[in-house]
Amino acid sequence: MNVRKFTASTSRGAWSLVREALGPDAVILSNRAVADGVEILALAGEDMASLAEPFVEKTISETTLASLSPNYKPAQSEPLAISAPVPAVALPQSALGEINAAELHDVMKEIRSMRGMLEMQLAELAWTDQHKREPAKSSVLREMLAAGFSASLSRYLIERMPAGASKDSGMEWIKTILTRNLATIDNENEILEKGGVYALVGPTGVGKTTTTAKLAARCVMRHGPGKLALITTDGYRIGGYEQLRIYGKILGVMVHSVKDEADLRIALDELKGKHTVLIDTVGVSQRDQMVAEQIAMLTGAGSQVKRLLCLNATSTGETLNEVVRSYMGNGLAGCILTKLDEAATIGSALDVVIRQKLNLYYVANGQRVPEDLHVANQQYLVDRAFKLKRETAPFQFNDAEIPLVMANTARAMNDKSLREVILG
Ligand SMILES: Nc1nc2c(ncn2[C@@H]2O[C@H](COP(=O)(O)OP(=O)(O)OP(=O)(O)O)[C@@H](O)[C@H]2O)c(=O)[nH]1
Ligand SMILES: [Mg+2]
Repeated sequence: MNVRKFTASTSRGAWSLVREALGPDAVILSNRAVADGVEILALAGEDMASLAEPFVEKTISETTLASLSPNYKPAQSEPLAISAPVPAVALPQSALGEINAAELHDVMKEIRSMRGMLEMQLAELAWTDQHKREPAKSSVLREMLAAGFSASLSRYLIERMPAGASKDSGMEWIKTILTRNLATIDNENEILEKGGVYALVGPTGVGKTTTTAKLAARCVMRHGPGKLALITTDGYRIGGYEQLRIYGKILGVMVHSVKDEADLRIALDELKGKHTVLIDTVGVSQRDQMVAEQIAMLTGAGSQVKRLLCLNATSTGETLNEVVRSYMGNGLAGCILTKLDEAATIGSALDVVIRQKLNLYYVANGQRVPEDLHVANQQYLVDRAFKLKRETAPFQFNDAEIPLVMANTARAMNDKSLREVILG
């Protein structure tokens, strides 16, 4: 049996490589995301046929398929939840006696790959069938994937979408659920009237300094420059302090530069009388251990520093998830989505905000200070997620590929964050 590996930057690309090399009868053994794209393990159709006798033919019969998944029914009803594990296949005792440990390891490896293949193919069958039975659901699913929502959240919602809904009513239902689950501040009094100490944190270049300046301008417009103070922890980079100082000068607000926790503590103590203090922090990659040090510095500085995480809407969902996990610490006050104007799709950013239950304060959609900052509006964002024009055909899935994508969501469906999505 000759299992071959194909890697490409997209599922579609990898799938084309498989077809080119092994023909249309190729059997997909596994399909997973890897660092540089998607990796597919596949087997030529004739290899599969030779494997089928005498071993598989007896093992993978209709009855076995039925026993593997209580929902399996050939070409009909509800085969969506392919969650039952495939039982290990027992080798005949006589064969066991003759093979050594290395061979056993190889055999087990092949059995595992067959098991993966079975699970995948059952799920693929289920989704192909689903497409035929409920084309409206399939269309809504495709819209969600094209908007950038994760396959697992899309699948979770599609499985719960009212049966018999048309594409339009299905889309309305999905939008309502997404809107309901997107937490935002009611209005900006949350920050402008209440005041307090806010630190803008996040990876490098996401727009922390620019957003700090935009927020500072709003504070000054409402309360005048005397009620606001600006602090930067970006004192040691060339131009770091300067960037905020220039904005401070325009607004008539003093900018303090701090190096460490002790400095920050002193500065916050001095600025106790201010209505609002905004802290612009130095950008730290989510993969850098400095993130933990920065969180410790901000939380250890005495006054109640609320952290607002800047999330770049152009980043992938995986990256944003990683950023949130890394910056979460003992809890974020909320987040700000930046660079909305540069994002081709925003579904992945909304997906992360929903699943991580972040409170979305603002969205930034441009470089202009202070104009390009807006209080987040759930309905607008969800509508926009589906309206954005998508011309990147290589990144879209067609009907034949969707079962393949959905077949790969089995593990992600156990994610706790999905079960917490409010449906009604
Ligand atoms: N298109 C667009 N550009 C933005 C937005 N916000 C910030 N920028 C630009 O992004 C670049 C980086 O912005 P900064 O505010 O310096 O980012 P930062 O997070 O402070 O960067 P570091 O301090 O280096 O980590 C600048 O060119 C900004 O003008 C936005 O919403 N849309
Ligand atoms: Mg900065």
